[in-house]
Amino acid sequence: MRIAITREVSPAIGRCELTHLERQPIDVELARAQHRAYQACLAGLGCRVETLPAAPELPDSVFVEDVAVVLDELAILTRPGAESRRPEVAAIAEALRPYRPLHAIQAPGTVDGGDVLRVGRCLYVGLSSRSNAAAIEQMREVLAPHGYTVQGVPVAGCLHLKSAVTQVAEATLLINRAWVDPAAFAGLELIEVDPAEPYAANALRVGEELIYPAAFPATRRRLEARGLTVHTVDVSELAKAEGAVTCCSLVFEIAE
Ligand code: CIR
Repeated sequence: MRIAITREVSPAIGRCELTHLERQPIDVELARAQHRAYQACLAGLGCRVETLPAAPELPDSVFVEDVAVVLDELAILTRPGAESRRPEVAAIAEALRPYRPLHAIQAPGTVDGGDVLRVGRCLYVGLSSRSNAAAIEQMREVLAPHGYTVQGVPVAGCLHLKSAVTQVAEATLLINRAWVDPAAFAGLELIEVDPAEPYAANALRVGEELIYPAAFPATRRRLEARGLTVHTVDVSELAKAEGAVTCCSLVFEIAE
């Protein structure tokens, strides 16, 4: 069975962290409606959606991806790079505890789950404004016994590694090469975003299908031209908070 953990949009989302975007007013009711449609899309793709209540005092708490990395064998609780986001971890730890042994990143390590791209047994970890070498070293130690390699990848110009590159098929990535050097992904097939859509590299793969922002039709056509099935969602309000589609869920499998 496939689980998707999500968290309701905080009423404080207007006070979210912003790194590369100017602050714009966020319509909280519209953000909630968009988030519900996103959850429905996850359910339509076979996920049992578990929704945590909104955290009124944690503006970015809808972005659950950043506080944990869930692998088959265990889950890593992150230590988010933005201090304001560290209190988000406790509730996600409780949500994951029934499903996975938990391991927590310790100071001075910082990592956001948005910087962690897993392809098979390789974890690519963005070296970004949020994630550092100390966290990568801790992940390496925990994951080596499980057969994973952990590789740091410099990211520039965007928030997270997964703003720049995500997996869209078994051995295929969707990438904006202006923000990450494709040399890190030798051996994998690459689909480039349309140059007019720099934010278009973030797709959420659920099973063999993709959840994808409606805002990037030209890149969507590139994905469909490769035979990929794309379900679009409007995430305009969450995008104003520098979020996209991978960041609003933790999707993983459990034994039935
Ligand atoms: C932040 O800056 O932390 C949030 N406003 C956005 C986080 C988006 N997370 C993600 O793409 N994984």
